[in-house]
Amino acid sequence: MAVSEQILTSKQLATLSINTIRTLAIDAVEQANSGHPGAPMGLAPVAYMLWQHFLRFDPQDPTWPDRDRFVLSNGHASMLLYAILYLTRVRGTNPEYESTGEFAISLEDIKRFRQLDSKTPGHPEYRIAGGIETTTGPLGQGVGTSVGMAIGSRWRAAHLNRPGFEIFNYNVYAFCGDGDIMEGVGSEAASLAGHLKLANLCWIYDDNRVTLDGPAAWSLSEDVGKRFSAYGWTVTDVADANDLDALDNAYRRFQQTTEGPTLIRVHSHIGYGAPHKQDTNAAHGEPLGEEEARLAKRSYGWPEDSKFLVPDGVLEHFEQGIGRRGHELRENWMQLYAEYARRFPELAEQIAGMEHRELPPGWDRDLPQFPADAKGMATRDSSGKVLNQVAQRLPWLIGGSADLATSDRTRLKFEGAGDFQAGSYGGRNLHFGVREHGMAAAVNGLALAKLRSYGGTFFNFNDYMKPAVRLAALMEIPSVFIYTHDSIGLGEDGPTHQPIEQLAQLRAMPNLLVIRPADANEVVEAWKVILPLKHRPTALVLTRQALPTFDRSKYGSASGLAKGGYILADPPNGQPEVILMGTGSEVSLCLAACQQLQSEGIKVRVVSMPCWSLFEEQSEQYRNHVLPAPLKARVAVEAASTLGWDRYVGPNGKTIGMHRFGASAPGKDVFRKFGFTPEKVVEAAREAIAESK
Ligand SMILES: Cc1ncc(C[n+]2csc(CCOP(=O)(O)OP(=O)(O)O)c2C)c(N)n1
Ligand SMILES: [Mg+2]
Repeated sequence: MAVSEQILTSKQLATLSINTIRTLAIDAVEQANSGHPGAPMGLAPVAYMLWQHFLRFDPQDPTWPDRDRFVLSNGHASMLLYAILYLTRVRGTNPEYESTGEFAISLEDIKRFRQLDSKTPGHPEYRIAGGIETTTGPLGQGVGTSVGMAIGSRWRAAHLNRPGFEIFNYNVYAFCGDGDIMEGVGSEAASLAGHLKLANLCWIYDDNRVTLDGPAAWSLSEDVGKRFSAYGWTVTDVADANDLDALDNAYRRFQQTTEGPTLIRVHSHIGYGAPHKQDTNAAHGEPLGEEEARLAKRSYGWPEDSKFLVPDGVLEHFEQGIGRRGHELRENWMQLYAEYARRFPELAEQIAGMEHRELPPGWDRDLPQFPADAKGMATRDSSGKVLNQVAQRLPWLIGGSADLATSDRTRLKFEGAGDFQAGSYGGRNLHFGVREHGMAAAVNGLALAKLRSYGGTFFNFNDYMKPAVRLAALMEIPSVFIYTHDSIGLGEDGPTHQPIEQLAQLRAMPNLLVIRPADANEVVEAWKVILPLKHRPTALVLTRQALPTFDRSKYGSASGLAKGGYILADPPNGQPEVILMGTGSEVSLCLAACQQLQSEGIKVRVVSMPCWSLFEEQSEQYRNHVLPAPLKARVAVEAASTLGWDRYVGPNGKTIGMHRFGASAPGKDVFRKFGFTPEKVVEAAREAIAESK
């Protein structure tokens, strides 16, 4: 090692390091016989310059709260990130968000690229290795998420910094490709970031004029720079990705820019160095092949037969660069933070709480309890009340709506809640505008920035958010998606706005809690379940229309919601003959039907099933207690696609649901038209009893 240090200039060491990134990517893709070598080859110098000279990041502690965030939005270039994490010796993290001291990615891990249970999956995944700030691969998600991270930095600075104590001020860097630029979510995110003047946000656009199918020009011809300028971004061009001085200037310029976000457009060569594939989509999506790999290595001055070669001096070079620089930055920060914690112990406590996703003591004090009320209130309204109460005790609960805050009741109205805008970065009401996808991705970014974040819109517009909701579930982060106007019950807006298949769609998603409360007190219990979650996102599904508030002295306690499903009503004497079950607005229909059936001497159990997945997680004993196997006469009622209910109603059961799109009319009329009446439930119950005998 010392030998090469002596004989190589720093420029030569830089080139050696850059080519090490390139060849590791080539070899890993070759060995896996799958993956994308071209983008890492083109972007290696761009990543090298950022990490080695600019990124405020200490490889020894990838959980340092004020670290700069690096997002690889073109996640197919995953080997670029894995190579960097390996070469800079980034440490691992555990599920408690603590640094483990072990290396996040070893050379062995790189050799097992894309293999079962490796730490190097096809696309970078959050929680698998330290230094991976978010999961990317679906193009556009990374840049979308980066906006939430940048908002999080600004909010933390406004809320937590004190004169002389700039504890938070991190930047967010996102690499992106033509795909990210073309995806709609990328445009939503760029527009929002420009509006918010997030000068701490830098996207580095790999303008290589190639996508998967061929030349980018086949499908992209706008002037991207002008588009971003129009969004309020500063656009900097780097004419050649291999020009380290130009990259240096571009990053410097970003760091000095205070007006708004920066786009660094880097003209690069996909597959750089591979003579027959460079600048063509042939360097994409498949290995170079043995011969081309050799030729590429020859062009780098590499031993052609070498595999996974890390030349002497490279690890040390990174250690001398980002290793030392980053460590010093963190050490200085730690010193400042120690003093800050002495001076502002309450703020330090908040920071500790945020970092570990703990809730402040007493966060659930004074939550409302709603008295029985036949007229009741919409669950969107009870949710708005709970949210406003709890947000006062949980200072880092922030969020907003995609331009429907007056409808989805996500607005925080208490004194001091404020609006998050350029110039008022301490506000807690985010205005995402009519950008559902951008909102959902930003909510994820905020959750990754360790804020307790939520975003609201109409349930049917979940379709516009779904890719980001899915990533929240995959990443195991606790984003909260608040969906109101949850069924045909919303009424006059009609079938375009009336969700049918959303519940089934979301229930099919692993690790997502889908909660549809039946009354105001179930809403309170839902928030009590949601807020302590650390590793799963929630879809909270709420009504527009008023629902009766059940008399809990007569019925089962709403705290049963935490078990996903619970007995709400049972016959006063003897075993039930039939079970009526439902979620949300249809539970009160079940109760009404129950009353009628009881008056005819039929013994009825009513089960509220607000969250299927929580119910599935209960013991078999509990589930059998609620839904006893021998009791085969069952009716499920839900104003949505019936898909999935057969699992609870069984072969003799009946499901009253939606088999077509809804209709535009007052909610009550629509409900009646599609059979959501106590009479129909009674009828179905009688049939179920008859058929089960
Ligand atoms: C949402 C989404 N659609 C499609 C893909 C499949 N895909 C992976 S890479 C790629 C091409 C992207 O082109 P670009 O962003 O220019 O990356 P480059 O080829 O320059 O590395 C595509 C279409 C994807 N990963 N995500
Ligand atoms: Mg491209």
